[in-house]
Amino acid sequence: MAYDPGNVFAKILRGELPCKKVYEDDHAFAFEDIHPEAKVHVLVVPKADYVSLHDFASHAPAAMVKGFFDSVTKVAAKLGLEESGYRVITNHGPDASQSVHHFHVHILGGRALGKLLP
Ligand code: DGP
Repeated sequence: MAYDPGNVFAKILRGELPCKKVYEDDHAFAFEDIHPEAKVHVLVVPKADYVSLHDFASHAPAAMVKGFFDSVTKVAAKLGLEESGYRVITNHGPDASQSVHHFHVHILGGRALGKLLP
C-alpha cells in the first residue's frame, strides 16, 4: 500500500486537525486516542511517512527506528506508567483492523489490562 498523505495522523502532524498533544520530539509526536480503551490511551506516530510497522521497519533508517522507540518509552515514562506497567500495540493490516495508515503504536495503561486479547 502506498502512503496516503491525506490520512488523519498526517493531518494531525501538519496541524490541520486538532488533538490532545502529550509529547513531541524530533522523532515522534504523541496524542490521546479519540476513542480511549483504557484510562490512559495514547498514540505515538513517527514524524515521517510510513504506512505500518512493516514499512517502517523495512524502510526507515536505523537511527529513526531507534529514535522512535526511544520516544515511545519516554512517552510512557511521562505518562507515569514506567513502574505500574503498560501495553504497546501496533496494528498492521486488515486482520489487525488497522484503520489509519500512518504507522503508529498505542500505549495503553492506567489499570490492570488483563489478557492480551479479550
Ligand atoms: P488502528 O489503526 O486500528 O491501530 O487505530 C487507530 C486509532 O486512531 C483508533 O484507536 C482511533 C484513533 N483515531 C482515529 N482518528 C483519530 C483522530 O482524528 N484523532 C485521534 N486523536 N485519534 C484518532
